[in-house]
Amino acid sequence: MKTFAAVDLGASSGRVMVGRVHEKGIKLEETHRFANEPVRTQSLHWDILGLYRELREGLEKAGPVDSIGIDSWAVDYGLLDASGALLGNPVHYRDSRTDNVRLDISDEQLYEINGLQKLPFNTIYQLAAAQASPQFAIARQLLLIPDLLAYWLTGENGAEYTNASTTGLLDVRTREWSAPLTSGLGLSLPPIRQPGETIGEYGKAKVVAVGSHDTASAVVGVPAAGENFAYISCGTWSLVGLELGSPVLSAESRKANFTNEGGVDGTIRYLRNVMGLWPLQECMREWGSPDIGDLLRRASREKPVVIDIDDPSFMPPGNMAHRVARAAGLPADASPALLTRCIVDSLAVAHRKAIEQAQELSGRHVDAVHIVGGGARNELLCQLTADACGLPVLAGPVEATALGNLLVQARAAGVIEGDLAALRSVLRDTQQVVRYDPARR
Ligand code: LRH
Repeated sequence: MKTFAAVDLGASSGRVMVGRVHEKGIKLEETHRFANEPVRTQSLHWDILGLYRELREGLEKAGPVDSIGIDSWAVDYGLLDASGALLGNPVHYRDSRTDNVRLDISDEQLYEINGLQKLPFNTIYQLAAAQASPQFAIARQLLLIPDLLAYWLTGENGAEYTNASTTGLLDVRTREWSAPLTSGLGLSLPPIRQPGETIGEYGKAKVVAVGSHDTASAVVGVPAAGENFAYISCGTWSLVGLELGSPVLSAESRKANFTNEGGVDGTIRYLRNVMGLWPLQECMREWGSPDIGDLLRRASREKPVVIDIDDPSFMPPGNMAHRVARAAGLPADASPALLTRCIVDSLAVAHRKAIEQAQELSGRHVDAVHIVGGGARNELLCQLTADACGLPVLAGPVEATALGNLLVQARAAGVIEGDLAALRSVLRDTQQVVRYDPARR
C-alpha cells in the first residue's frame, strides 16, 4: 500500500485529500479544506499566494506521502518574468476582461487547429485581452495554475497536457503547442508533460503530473465499464460528453460548440460546457445558504419550468435569482423552491440536449449516463436527468476528481497496473454508485 496526496482547487474551496491505495482498494480522507474565493480589485483575481500557503499547510497535515498531484479548473494561468518571479495575481476566468475580445483568426480556422468549443474565457482570449498590459511586456513564461503551484513546490516548470489542451493554444492533432497560435505571443511556453510523469520532489515526496485539469481527473474517476457511456462531471459546471479515441472536427461539431479536450492516456474528452449548478449556487448564496436537502424536497413538489440555462447571461456572478425569475417569466418574488425547480429542470434538459448531440456528432451510442462530482448528491437532478435522457443515470462518486487524481499517481507508483478500464474497475469495486431509472413516458 502507498499513500498519495491529491490537491484539488475547486470553485469555492480547495482541499488536500489523502488516499491510501492498494491493488484492490482506495481509502480517501480529506485532511485540509480551505476557502478559494476570488478577490475583486479592478479585476477578479486568484488569491494565489494564500492558496499556496494553504496547500503547504495541507501537505504538512497529510504527513508522509509517496507523491503529490495537483488539479484545478482549466484555462487560468500566471505570468512569470525572466527571473521566474510571478507577475501579479492570476486573473480569474469569470472576470469581464474577455467580454469583447476578438482574434485575428476565424472561428473555423481556429477549430480546425485546436478543436475547442468557443468559450470566451479560454486562455487564448485571456491572453489577447492581456497583451496590451505593461505586465505582459515583461512576461517571459506562462504557467497554468497547477503547473505554477508545482513549480513553486519543485522548481521545475512544464505544462501538463490535459490542462494545456484547454488553453486554445494546443494543436489537437499533434498534441503540442501550435506554432501558428503561439508564435506571436512573445512568451515561452513550457514543454508538455503527460499525466503520470514525475515533475520533481517536494521534501521526500515526488510531485507527479496528474490530469491537472480537474475535469480530466473527474473523467478518470467515472466508474464506467465499456465505452458506451456518457458522463456528466457535475458541479459548478456540468461537463457533458463522451470519451473518444480521436477528435471530431466537423463543421457541425463546431457549430454545436463541442470541444475536443485532451484526456488521460491519449483519450479525447468530447464534451460541451453546460452551465451546471452555478446559477443554483449563486441563488443559494443570495438566499443565505438554506439547507439544500430541504430546498430540493420542496422543489420536487413544484411544477417544472424550463429556461435556456446555457444562456451566457447567467455566467457572471450576482443577482442570479432575479435573472432566473425574469428569464422564466416568473414574478420577482418567486419562491426559492420554484426557482430551484426551474434551474434543476432546465439543467436536466440541457444535459439531454448535450448527450443527444454528442452521440449524433460522434456516432458513438450510449446506454448509460454517469454523473460524478457534487451533482451526484442531488437526487432531484439525477432523477430529472434520467427522465429527460430516457437513460439510466449512475450517480457517483462525488469525489471523482480526487479519485482520478489519486489513481493516476497510484499507477505511476506501480500500485495499480493497466489502462483506464483497470483504474475504473477499482472504482467499481470500492465506490458507491446510485442508479436512477428513467420514469416511463
Ligand atoms: C470545471 C472547469 C471546466 C472548465 C472551467 C473553466 O471546473 O475546469 O472544465 O471549462 O472549469
